[in-house]
Amino acid sequence: MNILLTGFEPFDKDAINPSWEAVRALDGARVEDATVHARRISCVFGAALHELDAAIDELRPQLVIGVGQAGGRSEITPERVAINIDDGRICDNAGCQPIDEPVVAGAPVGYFSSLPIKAIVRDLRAAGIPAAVSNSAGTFVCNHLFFGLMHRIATRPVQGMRGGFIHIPYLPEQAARLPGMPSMSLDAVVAALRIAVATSMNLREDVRETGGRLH
Ligand code: PCA
Repeated sequence: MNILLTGFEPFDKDAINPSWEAVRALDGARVEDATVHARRISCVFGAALHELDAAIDELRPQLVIGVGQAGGRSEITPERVAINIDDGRICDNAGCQPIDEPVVAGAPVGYFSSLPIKAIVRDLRAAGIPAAVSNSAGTFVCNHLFFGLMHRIATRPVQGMRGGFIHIPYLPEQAARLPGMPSMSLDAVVAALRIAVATSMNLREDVRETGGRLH
């Protein structure tokens, strides 16, 4: 059995992206009788989805977790929902900045993650790692990849494949250049992703626990 973890290349003039640093540390790892494969995805609208599709076709994974940097967040945040919109606040790495365009024309407004997001948050907190459900993956390339993944599962599934997306904080070395920003060590993020994979492999049904917010 294969598990696909994707991380992104650096973007917005940064030299590193913690999502790639974390997933590549797990490349080749065995978790719950499956092998983890890490792939680096371009931070480019459109190209990101072609790269994801190619990796899914190659690996036929049981589980796909996209991982991306959410600078300014202090917790590991499994995303609840992908929305069918591209609205770039900044340009992607190819210089494109779509505004209010669908990720996939004619596709549904949104898709829910098929990961047990509440159980992942519970298990991360139990392991001493700050975590929370996020109700928005934004409208940049991470949401774009997440939506493309869930649309692929809805329309051209690999048998038994589930998927979702997790945003992670800056690394301490990034926050050191951005005083006041929260960060999380690479070791903690790697441990968190390992837990997220194991929980996802072990649980098909999520637990009933609040992960909501007032606003
Ligand atoms: N974070 C960006 C894109 C790539 C990444 O790691 C985002 O949240 O959309």
